[in-house]
Amino acid sequence: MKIHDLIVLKETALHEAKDAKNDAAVEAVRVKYVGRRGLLPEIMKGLKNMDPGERPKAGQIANALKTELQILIEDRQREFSLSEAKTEDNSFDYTLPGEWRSIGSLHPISKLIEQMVDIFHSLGFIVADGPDIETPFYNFDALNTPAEHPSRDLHDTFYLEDGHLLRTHTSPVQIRYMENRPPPVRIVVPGRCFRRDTTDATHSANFHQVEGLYVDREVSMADLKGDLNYFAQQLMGPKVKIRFRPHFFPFTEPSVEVDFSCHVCAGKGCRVCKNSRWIEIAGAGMVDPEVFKAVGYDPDKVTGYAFGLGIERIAMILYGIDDIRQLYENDVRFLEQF
Ligand code: FA5
Repeated sequence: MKIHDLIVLKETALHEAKDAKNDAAVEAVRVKYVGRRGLLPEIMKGLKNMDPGERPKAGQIANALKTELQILIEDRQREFSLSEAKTEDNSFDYTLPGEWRSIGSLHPISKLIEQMVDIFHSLGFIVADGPDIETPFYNFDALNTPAEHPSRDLHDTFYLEDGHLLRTHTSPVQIRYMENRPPPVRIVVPGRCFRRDTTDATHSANFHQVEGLYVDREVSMADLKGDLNYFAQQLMGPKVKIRFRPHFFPFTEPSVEVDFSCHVCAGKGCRVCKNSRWIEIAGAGMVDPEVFKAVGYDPDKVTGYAFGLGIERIAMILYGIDDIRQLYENDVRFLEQF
């Protein structure tokens, strides 16, 4: 090989490297010229056969070509990898449908609490609350519940080791509210309750109630019935009926259990109403004078009604749920229907 051939080779190699249109073409130039079996290693090997006068110059040109070509090839490779990254970015297609991320929603019990509170709000009630962990005094004693009452039994109440208990109803908030404020009182108290009840289609060990308490001069059983009837019709429509059955609660006298006509079967009989066409929704009654005395109210001056509505039971008839357990399983297929 002559010096002139080397110069031509140099020009050609650099030209091919500059001209390569993609990464694969650059790689082909690299293999052709500087690869292990490429032209330049071959030329280096053949230098010893050259005319000794030309050999140093030829070696110099071959070495310079190798360095220059390697730098150019690396530059081109970097150029292509950058433009590939750019192409990937640009390949995002804004017209494709996006990835669906479902949005959370309120649990049906929370939704129902909001609806119930709104209805009582329209009757002039405000919201009050109290602790889930209670003392026997607020949960039982101040509510005129005698020491030997069966609801205090270990079988019915979750007691904590320190003598506190998980409240079995929202009624202790009646006491907490009245002992700190003078009458009149008109409150609703949504909250959790805990009982050692065996779970079945209509019972849970942890359920929710909305307590109601209305204390003023001359509040009567007619007010209780009228307000609960108004509440039921606002929530479920004008066809729903309510009925009172005589009952006993230590903290009300007289006491009643309140049933709503079954919304699920519309009076035909079903699993939810246990074929009775009615479903028990609440306990209620006129506040017992002993309760007024416990909070320092004068029972000769004020009267009042109270009720405790079972929220899950209302959810069941309102939404046609035939098993209370569905409300706690957090199955998204169930929850997304609300
Ligand atoms: C009470 O808890 C009384 N504190 C209600 C009351 C308040 C009466 C104020 C008088 C004055 P009772 O145990 O009946 O009452 O419960 C009231 C409602 O809570 C029931 O009608 C029912 O709808 C609901 N309930 C009771 N136990 C459960 C349970 N284990 N699972 C789901 N709901 C329940």
